[in-house]
Amino acid sequence: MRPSLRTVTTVESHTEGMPTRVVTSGVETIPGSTMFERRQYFLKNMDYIREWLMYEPRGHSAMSGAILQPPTRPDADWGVLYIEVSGCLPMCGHGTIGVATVLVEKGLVNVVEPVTTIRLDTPAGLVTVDVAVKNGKAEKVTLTNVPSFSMGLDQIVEVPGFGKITYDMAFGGNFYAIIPIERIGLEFVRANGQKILDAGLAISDAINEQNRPIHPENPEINVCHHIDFIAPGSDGPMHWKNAMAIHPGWFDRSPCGTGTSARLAQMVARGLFTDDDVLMNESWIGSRFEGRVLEHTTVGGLPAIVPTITGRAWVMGEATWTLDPEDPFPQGFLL
Ligand code: PYC
Repeated sequence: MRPSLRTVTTVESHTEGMPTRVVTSGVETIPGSTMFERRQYFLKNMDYIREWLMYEPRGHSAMSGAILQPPTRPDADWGVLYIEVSGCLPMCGHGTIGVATVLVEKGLVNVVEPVTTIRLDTPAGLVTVDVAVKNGKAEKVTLTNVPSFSMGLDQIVEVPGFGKITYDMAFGGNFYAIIPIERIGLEFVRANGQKILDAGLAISDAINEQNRPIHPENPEINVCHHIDFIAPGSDGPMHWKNAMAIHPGWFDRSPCGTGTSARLAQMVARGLFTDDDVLMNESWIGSRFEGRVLEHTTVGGLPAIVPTITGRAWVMGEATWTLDPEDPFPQGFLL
C-alpha cells in the first residue's frame, strides 16, 4: 500500500444510534463477479482499508461502515460492502438503512417522493429498500432482507464458566444464537454490560468449536459471532429487548437488522409469530426497529421467511480521510 496516495470521502450517518460510515469515493472497484466474491477478495487483499477506517483513532471499538461499489448485477442500483471492527459481514441491517438514507439525502439515486425504492447488491444477495422521503429527507426506511431461517431450536453447548447453555440458532444475513438473558444469570441492565459481553464471547467461541453453523447454500458463511440475549419489553408480547453481543466484544447500538430478521425466523419456527404480527425489537440503548414477515420461502430445503425491517438513520456529516505517510497507525488499533 502507498498510504499517502489513499484519500477517501465518507458520509457519516447513524441508524438508531449505530454508526454507518459510508465510503462514497476513493476505493476502486474491487475484483469479483459478485459482491460475495468482492468481499472475499477485499478481506484477503484490501482489509487494511477497513482497519484504517474502523479502528482507533479514526473509528472506535464498535465502529461500522459500508463501501459503495458499482453493482455486479443488472437489477441493482449500487453494490455495498459492509465493513466493521469485526470484519466484513455478508449483510448488515443498520448499515443498509444508513446507506439508503445517505444515497437519498446526497442525491446518489433518483429520488422519488413519497417512496424511493433502491436495490442493493450485497454479499448476501439482493436487498430492496423502500425509503419514505419528504422534502428530500429520508424519514423512514424499510428493507426487505434476504431469506431468514431457523437452523435449530434448543441447541445445547458446553460453555467454560457457564456450564450447559441452551440456545436457538437462526440466520438473518448472519448467524445468531438467541438466548433468554436469564439463562446466563444476569439482568438486562447497563451495569451488567461487561459481564454480558464476556458471556456472549464465551458462548460464541463454544458454539464455533462445538456446533458451528453452516449456511445450507453458501458454506463459506459458517461462523456465529453474534449472541442475541433477549428480554421481554414492557409494551406487550411483541415488544422485546436485545443485548446483541458481537465478537470481538461490543454491543450493537441499533436493534440489529439481521439479528431482528433471525429473531423473526426463530419466533416463526417456534409458532410465536404470525404474518399479521409486528415485532418491536429494542436495542441495548433503547432504540427500536419494527420487524415483519413479508412472505414464506425455503433455503436449502429449510422453511424460511422473507423479513422486512423498518427503522431510521440520520446523516451527521461528511469527511475526507487522508493518510499521512508518517502516521504511525496507518491501520489503526483496537484496545
Ligand atoms: O443491523 O444487521 C445489523 C447489524 C449487524 C451488526 C451490527 N448491526
